[in-house]
Amino acid sequence: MAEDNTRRNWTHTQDLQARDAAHHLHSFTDPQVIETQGSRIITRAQGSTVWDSDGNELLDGMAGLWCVNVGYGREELVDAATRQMHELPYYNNHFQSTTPPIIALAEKLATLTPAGLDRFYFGSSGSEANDTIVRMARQYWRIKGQPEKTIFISRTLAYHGTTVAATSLGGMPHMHAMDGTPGPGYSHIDHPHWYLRGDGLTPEEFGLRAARALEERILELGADKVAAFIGEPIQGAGGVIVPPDSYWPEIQRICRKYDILLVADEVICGFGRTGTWFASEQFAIEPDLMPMAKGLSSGYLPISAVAISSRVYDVVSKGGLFAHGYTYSGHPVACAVALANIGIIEREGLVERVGGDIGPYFQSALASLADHPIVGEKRGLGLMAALQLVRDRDSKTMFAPEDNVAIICRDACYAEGLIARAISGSMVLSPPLVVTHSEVDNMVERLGRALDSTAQKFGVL
Ligand code: PXG
Repeated sequence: MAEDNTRRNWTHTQDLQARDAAHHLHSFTDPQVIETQGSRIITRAQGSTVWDSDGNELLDGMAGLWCVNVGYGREELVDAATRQMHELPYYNNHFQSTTPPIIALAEKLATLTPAGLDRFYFGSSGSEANDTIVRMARQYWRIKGQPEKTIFISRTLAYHGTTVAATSLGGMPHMHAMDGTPGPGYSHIDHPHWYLRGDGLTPEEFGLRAARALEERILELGADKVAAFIGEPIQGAGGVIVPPDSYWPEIQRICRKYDILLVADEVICGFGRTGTWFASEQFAIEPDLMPMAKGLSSGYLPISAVAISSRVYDVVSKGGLFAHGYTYSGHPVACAVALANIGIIEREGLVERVGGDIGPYFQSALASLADHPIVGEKRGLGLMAALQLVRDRDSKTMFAPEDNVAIICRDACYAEGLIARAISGSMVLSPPLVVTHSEVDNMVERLGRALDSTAQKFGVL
């Protein structure tokens, strides 16, 4: 396939790398790495495969950034965008206006989201959705006559985006270190990772203990000060942390008992990734607010939505002007593409495919690596999973942070033709929902070889 890359004259790697290093500041990248090693340049993609500027073919084990659910190269989405661009490339939803694609998308979403969530606020990113939620939740309590209920409780290693509010909601120390977030109004409890923090408890016992940390925190802060609890059903960027079954029902009970809004961040989990439309269904979460993005448009255009329960809407709608809005809220082209994307997911039965076929296949294929000498745990659900890397399986001895073991393994994956994500000491995969059985086999083989070479580097194999 390398010859196809000659179609465009911008694919001379060194030239591109030099220009990229000269003028582009990358996300979540050390600029010195770009200046000394150059960037990886992805030029085109089809299905679950991407190509780089050297013509290397790579299986995209991360669906871009956990988002290209329907896979690359969908002409239908190109057509939906083109049609909408011709008809109405832009109009806004401010000052009493709307457009047909917004109406159609909101109506469609109402048929898919869990019961009681049937109104939507649109933005362009998951971060914007979470910022919207912080403002909306505080306004909800203000209108209800409890303006001091402002604090958001979230979790360590949570990821909710990178605006100031979303970074504050998140529980990533290296992100907080950059700008002194979180300021007042945010509080974090420990994340529910049984393998690393179980302390000899059963998963069920540990799940209850981890959830009860929320109750303790609410009592410390005072329930009259707490606006909401926010959590990803499965923590994604924190390393695919799947909570024990006992966790979410207890969180739900505590939120109801103390009259705290419950926010389920479905930005990664939503749109089929875990085998249902939303992971809230599998974990029996009944959210008051539910942000979504990524799989909503499969990443073809930027769009996010906050699903709003009638509990919240009925109050917020009586509070006068809703003084919030992004220029691109409900962008008509993004809405048209999201609608077409949902059409593909439905028509091809992709959610059912993840739940009943490729998800279980993927998890059991990865489980074949669970007894590798440097793998301590395989965790995951549907098409998201992680392998915990350990120096010693029996004593659960971790690699030191400065070993950079996951980065070494990730680079080895790349050399094998697989894009995987290195998160702390874990290797993470989250492929497109259309990934085939043989592509899953190839991913697991490539990851297995990368684990072998990583283990050899550390003298474990
Ligand atoms: N919530 C969750 C659960 C996310 O995973 C966001 C909100 C923010 O979405 P936007 O569209 O503003 O990026 C995310 C984003 C990673 C990584 O390191 C994950 C995300 C973004 C960037 C990097 O795996 N998730």
